[in-house]
Amino acid sequence: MSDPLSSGAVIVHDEVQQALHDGVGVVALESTLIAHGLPRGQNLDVAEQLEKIVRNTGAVPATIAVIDGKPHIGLDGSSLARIAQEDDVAKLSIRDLGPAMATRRTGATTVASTSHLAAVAGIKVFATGGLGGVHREARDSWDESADLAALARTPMIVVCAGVKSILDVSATLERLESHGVPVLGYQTSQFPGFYLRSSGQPIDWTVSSTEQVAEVHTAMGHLGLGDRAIVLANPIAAKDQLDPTLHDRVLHSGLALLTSRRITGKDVTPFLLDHFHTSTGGESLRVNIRVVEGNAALAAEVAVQVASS
Ligand code: PSU
Ligand code: MN
Repeated sequence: MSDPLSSGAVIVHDEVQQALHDGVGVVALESTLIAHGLPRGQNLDVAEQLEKIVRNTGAVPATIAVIDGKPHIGLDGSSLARIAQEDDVAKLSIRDLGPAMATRRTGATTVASTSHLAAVAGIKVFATGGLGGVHREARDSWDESADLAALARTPMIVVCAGVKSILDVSATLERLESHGVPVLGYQTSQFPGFYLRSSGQPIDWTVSSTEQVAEVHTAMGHLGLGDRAIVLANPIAAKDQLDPTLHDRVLHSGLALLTSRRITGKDVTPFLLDHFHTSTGGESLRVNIRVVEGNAALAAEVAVQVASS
């Protein structure tokens, strides 16, 4: 691989470059959740707020996206606004990066592509909302997010609130196991359910502090296991979660609409997210924003810890 940084294939924002050089904690932030996971009108505010939260904890944010065919690690204000507001922003998973560069597209990056680009730049910690995973009906559709395979080969601490219940949560956990990706519950022994504090699925490992996260990272590095991601699963506070009854009702109606409208492939996730936002009268949006803010804050603490250990 020619060096993507010195070849200019990837553009690293000055502030991010400086932070990496100085050994200051850097947190990668995902752009698909901004462009395709949150509604217009609010998404730019959230994107800016996430960067602010990271800064307040003493780390440097690096929101990642492809702008006019160039992967950017850290966006200036105008690029962030384009990702949040332009109509033709593509959703770019890992396999889309090459074609998007060749055709000079502008697009938002998923967990898979964001973590890949962040790793290329030397970033160790990444905050997102929920991971992609195994879809319900995957036995027929084969629809499993490329996020999972990417986590198996990308050195990155990925802070998330589990996966949304629109997916098959237990199958997703099984696939993470197959890929050899550790899942750490942050002060919990339950895999979070994104809108809900718990998905109902137990996980094997609980960490109680960011120091412990850094220790896991170091231990894996010593064993040659530093080639893959660590999933740090951070649940929403109980008082902030979505009402479980409302959650179940909206989930069932959304799944029925997928079938009746024959929505498939990469449109499934954005469709269901939008259905949640409209059918809960904005309540799921409030929770969604809380979730990503909480993850950005924890990721920043982890980044500071990892940078100093
Ligand atoms: N889950 C969410 N919100 C999101 C996504 C997932 O709760 O915005 C986005 C992330 O960018 C994730 C992607 O990487 O969807 C997965 O999409 P797919 O299943 O098409 O790989
Ligand atoms: Mn898919």
